[in-house]
Amino acid sequence: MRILPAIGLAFALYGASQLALAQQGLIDGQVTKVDPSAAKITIKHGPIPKLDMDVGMTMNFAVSDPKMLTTVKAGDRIKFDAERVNGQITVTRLQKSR
Ligand SMILES: [Cu+2]
Repeated sequence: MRILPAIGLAFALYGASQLALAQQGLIDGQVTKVDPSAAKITIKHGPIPKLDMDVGMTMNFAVSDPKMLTTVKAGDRIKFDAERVNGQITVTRLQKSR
């Protein structure tokens, strides 16, 4: 049975790469729309490998805290982080680029 150690190693490497990404910091993006009533934000962003987005796109995100949406407006360049929360891709950190 050599397959089990191989799977273990694959998971260990995956975990290490996730950690490296987390340390790498925030994702660059640009706000294209803010929708406070729906607690959603639309962001044009580059690749996000940890969320299986290998290419950039413009998409809708939920936000972990609606108050985030008061700090940015359409057109703003931002740095953000996003995670899968209850199956929904959610912005967990958001700040304006400077
Ligand atoms: Cu995306």
